[in-house]
This record gives sequence, structure tokens and C-alpha cells, in this order.
Amino acid sequence: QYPEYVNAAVELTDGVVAKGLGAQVAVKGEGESFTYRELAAESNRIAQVLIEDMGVVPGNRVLIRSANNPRMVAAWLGATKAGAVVVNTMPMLRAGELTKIVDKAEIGFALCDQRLKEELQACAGSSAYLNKILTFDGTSARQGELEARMGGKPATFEAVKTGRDDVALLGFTSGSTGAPKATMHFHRDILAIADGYAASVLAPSPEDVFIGSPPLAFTFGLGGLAVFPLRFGATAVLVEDGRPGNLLKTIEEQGATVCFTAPTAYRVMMGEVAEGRGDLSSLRLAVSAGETLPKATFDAWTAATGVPILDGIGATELLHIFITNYPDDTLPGATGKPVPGYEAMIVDDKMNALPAGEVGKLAIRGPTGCRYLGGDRQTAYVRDGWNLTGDAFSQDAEGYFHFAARADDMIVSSGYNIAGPEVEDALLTHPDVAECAVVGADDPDRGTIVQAHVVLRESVDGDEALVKHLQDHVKSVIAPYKYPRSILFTKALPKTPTGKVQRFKLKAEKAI
Ligand code: 3SK
Repeated sequence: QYPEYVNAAVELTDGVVAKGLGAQVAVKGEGESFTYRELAAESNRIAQVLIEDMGVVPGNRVLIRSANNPRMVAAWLGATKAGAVVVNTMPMLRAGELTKIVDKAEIGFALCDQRLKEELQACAGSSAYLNKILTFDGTSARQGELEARMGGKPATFEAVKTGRDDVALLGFTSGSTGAPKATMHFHRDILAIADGYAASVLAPSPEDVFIGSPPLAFTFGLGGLAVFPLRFGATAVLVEDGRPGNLLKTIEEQGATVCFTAPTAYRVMMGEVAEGRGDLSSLRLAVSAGETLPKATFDAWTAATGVPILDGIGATELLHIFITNYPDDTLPGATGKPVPGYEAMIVDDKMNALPAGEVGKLAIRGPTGCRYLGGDRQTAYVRDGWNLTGDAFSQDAEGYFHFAARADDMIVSSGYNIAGPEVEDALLTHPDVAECAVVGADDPDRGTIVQAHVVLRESVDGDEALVKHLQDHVKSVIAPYKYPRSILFTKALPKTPTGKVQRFKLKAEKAI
């Protein structure tokens, strides 16, 4: 579908200018905005600084460290135009975590928001690879080292001639163990997520205003808040503070039309709206991913806002969403059907397809399929051209896929297989429960018991009576043998920077 030579960043900037949309706002942050013409020029200047002043050659890896702001988008596009392989990193990472990434990907160059430079400098001090860091100004003041150098560069630049199959991006994923793994993505992959998922599910137009909370360093955010709006000449609104309160406020202020975030944020926002605080009526679509969207949340969101909410599942390995609900085809509680161009099947350990209704491993084949850097997980997770996502799913007779559990969220208790997320869904239907995570905990009698870590709604106190009440509630919603024999009340659940609950941390905690 793509020409032999294509540069994704050129397509997302100059390509849009060439369609006559140069004056349209491309990215809007708290301090500054760039039109498509300005974004093309900014990224051209950054590419020249990287090549001429820093010595980047095609294929070099360039790390970018920033919160979500227009400068980060320009830096990503500039490095991509320079033919570099970009590694976007989460702003909250510490030196030790950055060093693992830098060493794994042998990264020599970095562009870093100057407000975040200390941890990166500490990382450079202990890394054999990283030796050239240029800081930029993530605010609108243009006071960074990068901006000073950009001043001397022309606005035009002929991007490095990259092949459609040249690696453009390394997406890092921490998995459940914390050891980072990198997935490699080509220039064509970046375009394919927009031309596949976004075109067929979201149908964006230049009138759209995209917003959301996931960091651009997470490919969920990079797709939803940069690639998709830019591919269609729409506007991306970037917030550095992606917490639900600020997201809700900015949606209203900016008249956002498409939102990307996780179920937890949708729960908080719908609670505010239901109580008359905040207005989400500008939204035409809400995309939910990162965690499965429980039917209880789907129903409550729909009742409170009336905005279509589309659950989907993606993976850094496949760059973006590959199974989704559609605006005209949504089954509440299900993850949906494959995105056009992708195939999905449920398999056993030997890659045999399983019949409808049976829970097995989810295997995906499609245009953005993954190659792991260093081949670490290639043999175990990429089989016969299919990516094994590490999730347990089933497919029903109508073709909808249903999430059962992360493979490591299956709890075997007294010989019963219990999917932790199913117990979570049951708990979430109780009005006192704000959030919860269910794990297996060691038990001398049963081997393992179902243990729920529960965050209660404000003003509700957790005591023994409530434990019993919640247990009875679960027994009334799902098969009683699945009820959580242990319930622990907590103020907050441990989460990754991308908002996923770290169940492995809860497993390490002791039951009371
Ligand atoms: O579902 C996810 O967690 C995901 C991961 C990477 C990219 C996109 C998505 C939705």
C-alpha cells in the first residue's frame, strides 16, 4: 500500500500542508500551538540540528524525554525526518529505568525537556552509550539549547530517504516483570495504524479535536494524540497533566471531539458529569483501552454522558488497537471484532484454533506485527507470523472477542480456574467500589485464594461488615465459588506509568 520510500513524519506534516491544510492548527498545548505549516518547519529545523550539529546518521537511535506537549511532537517528527530510530520515554522514568532502556537499545543521542534533564544526565553518567543530550523548552518560552540551534536553520529540509520497511520507532514495554523489552516498528506501521484503525473506526476529519491522557511515549498515546489527528489534518490538544479532572476541564474548554483514555479516567469523569460538574457533550467518540472496559462502566458512562464509548485492545508489540468495538457495532462488555487488515484467533499451547466459547490464548496477525529488538521474546511470542499477546480470550458465535484475563491473571483456586477480571467486574457493579484489582494469594488450605484489593468511594469506610457484604454481592453476580475470600481495602492501586494496574505488586502483599 505504501511506496518503497516513504518517511512517516513527512506524510504527517508536509503531506498535510500539500493537501491545502497548512494554516490548520495541528497541535495545541498549554503554552503554544503549531499549524501544520509551522510543525513542518519546526520538525525540519530539528532534523537539521540532529544531523548537522549532533552528528546523527540514519539508523541512529534518538531518545526523547518529555511530557505531552507540542515540542515533543515536533522533536519526534524531526528525529524521524532525520532517519533516526526514535525511542520515546515516559517523563516519570528515573535514571535507573532510563539506563536499562539506553543500554538495551544502545542509544547515543537524546532530546530532553530541560525540566526533566537531571535523571537523564544521571543515566548518561552511568551509560556507555548515551553521550549527546540536547535540551529543549517544553513550555512556550523557546529558551532551550535546541531552540537556540534551530534559529540558524532554514524552514525547509529534504527528509532522509527512508524505506517503508526501515525501522522508525522502538516501543518499549515493561511487561509484568519490569525488565524492558523493545518492539521495532517501521515507517509503514506508523501510517498503517492511521489508515487502518483510525480511518475505519474513528473516521476522523479536519474538524476533529483529539485529546487524551496516555503519554506519547506509550504507543496508545502516540497513535491517538499524534499519528491519528495529523494523518487526517485534525487538531491534537495535548495536556501535560492527564489526570481526569484536568482532562475533563480541557475537553470542555477546547471542544474536544475524540478522547483517548483508560476506564479509570472514564469512571472519574462520568462521576463528575453525573453530579453536574463538567460537560462532555462536545465528544463524539470516547476510546477506551489499556485495561478492559467492564460492562458496568460502559453502562454507567452511557447513561451519564450519552457519548459512544469504544472498548478496544492494542499492544505496543502491534503498535496500536487491533480488536475494537465500532460506533455502529458495539457489544457492551466485549472487546469487539478485529480491525480491518488484522486477523485474530483463539489458540491452545500448540497453536491449534479453539472452538467458539472456549478460553485460550489470543493470537493476532496483521500489518504492524512485531519484531522484538534482540529477538528476546521472538520465539515464544511470535509464532508462524502470529503475535501471541499474553491475553486469555474467547470468541463467541457472532465473532465478538471477550477478554478473560491476562495469562498471568488466571487464578487456580481449589482446582477452579477463576479469571481475576471477572471478579473485578462483579465488584465494580457495587456502588461503594471505586476501583479494584483481584489477584491470587497463597493459602495453606486451598493453595491459592481469590484476593480483592478494593479502593472505596470517598465517604465509605471499609470494615468487616462491608467485607461480608461485598462477598455476598459477588456471589449474587457470578458463580459463588469465584467470590474473593480475602478483601483488602486500600487508598490506591499500584499502576504503571501508562495506567495499568500492577497486579504482580499486589501478589507480593500479604493477606490479612
Ligand atoms: O490496549 C493497550 O494496552 C494498548 C497498548 C499499546 C497501544 C495501544 C493500546 C490500546
